[in-house]
Amino acid sequence: MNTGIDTNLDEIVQRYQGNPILTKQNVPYPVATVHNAGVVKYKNKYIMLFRSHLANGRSIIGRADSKDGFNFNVSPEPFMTPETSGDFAKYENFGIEDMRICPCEDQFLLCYSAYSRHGVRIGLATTKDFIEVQRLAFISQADMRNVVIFPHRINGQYVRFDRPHTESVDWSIWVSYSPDLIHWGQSQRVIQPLQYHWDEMKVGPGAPPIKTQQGWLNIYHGVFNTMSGAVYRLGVALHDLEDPSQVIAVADDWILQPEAPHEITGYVPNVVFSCAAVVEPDGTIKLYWGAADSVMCVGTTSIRKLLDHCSNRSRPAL
Ligand code: M1P
Repeated sequence: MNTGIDTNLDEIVQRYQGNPILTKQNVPYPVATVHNAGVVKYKNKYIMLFRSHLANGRSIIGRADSKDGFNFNVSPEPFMTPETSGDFAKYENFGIEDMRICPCEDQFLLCYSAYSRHGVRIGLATTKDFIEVQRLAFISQADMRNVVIFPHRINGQYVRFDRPHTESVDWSIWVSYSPDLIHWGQSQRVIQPLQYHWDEMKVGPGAPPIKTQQGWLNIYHGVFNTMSGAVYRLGVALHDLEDPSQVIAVADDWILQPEAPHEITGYVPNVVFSCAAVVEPDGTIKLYWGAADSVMCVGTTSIRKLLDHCSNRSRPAL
C-alpha cells in the first residue's frame, strides 16, 4: 500500500511525500508565507493555526482543517490578527507569530509571540471550540518567545517551557510555573545550547510536551550559526514526569534538519521549525514544521523512536 510516507528507515522523522502540505497558494487571501503552525486533533479533525507574513512583513494567524492530517483546507478569513484597539493592541501591533495550541484540561491554550515596538512577548488566548477565542493576558514581559504549556497541572501548578531572549546568557530553554495561567515564576534554566554542537547558538521549545510513561518528550529547535547564516534543526529531550525541571536525557543528534529544496530555500533559508506534534492512538506522531519560514510540512515519527533516540546517546543539558 502506498501510504505517501517516505520509508527511509534510517530517518527518525519520515517526511511525507506530498510536502509541502500548505503554501501561500492555498490561502484565499493575500499572504507571502505559510509556516510555523500549531496543530491539534479536535472532534475527528486536525486543526492547524498557521502563521503568515503579510506583504508589509508583519504576521497574522490563519486556520486550516483536515480529515487526515495531511490535506488541509484553509478558512476564507484569518483566524487571528493583531488587535487594533484595547489593552492588547499596544503589544501586538507589529504582528502575532508562531502559535502553539496547547490542550490543557478542558480547553485549548493558544500561546503566540506578540511583537511591538516594546519587543516580543507571549500572548495567551483560550478556546474550547476554535470559534470563540478569548485573549486572556500577556504572560511574559519582553523579550520572550516559544512558550508551550503542559497539558495538565503538576503538583497543583501549571507548567510551561519558555525561551527568554537575552544577550547576557545563551538562549536556553527554561521551565516556569503558575497557579492560574496568568502569573508565572519559579523559573529554572533546563537546557542550554552546547558549544560546537548543532544547537550551539540557541535552543527553544517547539511542540507542546508529549506525555509518555518514561517522561515528557520535548521536541525543540536548535540553531547553529554558519558563514552563510543560521541553520535551524529539531532535536528531542526527555524530562521527568513529576518534575519537568529534571532533564532525563537530551538526544545528542538532531531528529530533523533542512534537506528538502523547500527547507533549504525560501523566505529564511535552512530552517525547519516546529510548533506542533500530534500523537495518534497507536503511538505514532505526526510532526509538523515550517520550512524556510515559507511553507508547512509534515512527517511521521513515533514515541518509541523518540524515546530510543534520547536514550541511545545523551548530551549534557546544562
Ligand atoms: O527564521 C527562523 C525562526 O527565527 C525565530 O526563531 P527563534 O527566535 O526561536 O530563534 C523566529 O522568528 C521564528 O518564527 C523563525 O521561524
